[in-house]
Amino acid sequence: MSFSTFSLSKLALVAAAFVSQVTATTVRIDVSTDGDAGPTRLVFTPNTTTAAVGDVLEYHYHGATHSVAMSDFDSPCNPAKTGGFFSGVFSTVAEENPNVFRVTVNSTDPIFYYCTVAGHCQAGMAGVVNPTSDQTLVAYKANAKSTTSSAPAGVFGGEVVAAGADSGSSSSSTPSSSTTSAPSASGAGSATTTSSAPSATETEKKNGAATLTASLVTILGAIGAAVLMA
Ligand SMILES: [Cu+2]
Repeated sequence: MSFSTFSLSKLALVAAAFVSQVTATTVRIDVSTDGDAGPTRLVFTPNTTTAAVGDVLEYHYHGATHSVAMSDFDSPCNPAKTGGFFSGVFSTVAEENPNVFRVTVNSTDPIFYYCTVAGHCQAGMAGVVNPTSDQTLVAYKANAKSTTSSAPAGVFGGEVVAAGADSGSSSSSTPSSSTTSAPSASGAGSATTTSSAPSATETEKKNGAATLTASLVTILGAIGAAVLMA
């Protein structure tokens, strides 16, 4: 392998790492609507999706009372035994709740989740992120039918924020994943949220700039190392 080929392949790896860092995405999951048929349906849409480490699951609530809690594959409709998350129960009278629940993905293992409201999980209100051939939503739902639901004691493992608000304002989120792109707010400004929506734009810019600078420093360092090793 020639000198230039080696260096270029190194640089390509660095560039790929850089791109994956700045393109952490927000995965929107609608709770209780399937889009076509409108709200008040016992579904998550999409109920099957993939996500990378650092991506953010963002649950948008419609119609009546629903929640989302993480579960283990082999214990449907009950909270995960270790880790996990719970949004608390959202009551939504408008078309869409002004608040969303955000969870930062920290593993590519399957993440099963369900609605804790009585009867909903048994009726199929469940979903999965990064399913495998062994752990499928079909199997989860089949096992769910004969269970009794339970819920965690309180909100944890994510943050309730106004839709469209800057992330990273809560101590429960991972700092390195705070540059996710947020959709524009449809009804931000609920008084019950702890996030600071009005000043989000300025904070977002600062966070973005800081992350970009850190990434550039990382790249320059890696280029230096690649040149030294070549
Ligand atoms: Cu529900």
